[in-house]
Amino acid sequence: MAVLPITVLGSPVLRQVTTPVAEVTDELRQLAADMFDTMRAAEGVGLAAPQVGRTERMCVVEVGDVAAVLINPEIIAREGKIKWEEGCLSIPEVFGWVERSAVVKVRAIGLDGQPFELEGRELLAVCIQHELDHLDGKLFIDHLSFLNRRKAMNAWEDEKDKYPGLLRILKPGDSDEPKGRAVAASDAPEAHHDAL
Ligand code: K1U
Ligand code: ZN
Repeated sequence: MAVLPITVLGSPVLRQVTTPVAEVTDELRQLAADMFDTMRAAEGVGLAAPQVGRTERMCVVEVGDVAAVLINPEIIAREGKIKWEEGCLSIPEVFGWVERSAVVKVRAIGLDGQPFELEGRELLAVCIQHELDHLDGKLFIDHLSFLNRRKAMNAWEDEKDKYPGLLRILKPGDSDEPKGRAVAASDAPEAHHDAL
């Protein structure tokens, strides 16, 4: 088991477009296992390679009983709209409402090197879109209105000094702490969705 340091906002790798994976190797399988360990230690539901300082086009998601490694993923179908108050393991304690597709179908390569398709709705759909954004160097704050982005950045100003070297080192017991928030950069009162 390896829990890796998580890169935080300001780290250049979070703004890089990732490189498609040419071959699924044992090294990549180990990276995927470490990413699951890291995501679970941080109590997240997804994690993308740039969040652990890597540039491979790969992410992991785990929502309910669906756990998947997505290599070279692409969204092949979308339906409906949903608003979700998102956070990001790379921007701790900052939140904001983002509108995304309510249902997505993604095609990806698995750790066995074979293509597969996964359909996600609601939280899984939001998570898939959030992770695929990471693979293009995009963060949820990029989807916020000017005002809400400014609120989010102000909240981050109060947080960022906790991460010297722009790294978030997870300590044993971190995942036992109750979740709180510094600010809700909200322009919507609660999550809701139309048209599935
Ligand atoms: O990539 C990341 O930073 C992980 C991030 C992905 C995400 C999924 C869905 C909405 C927003 C962001 C997280 O896992 S933060 C969300 C989180 O920890 C969580 C969300 C809902 C239920 C339980 C945990
Ligand atoms: Zn994120």
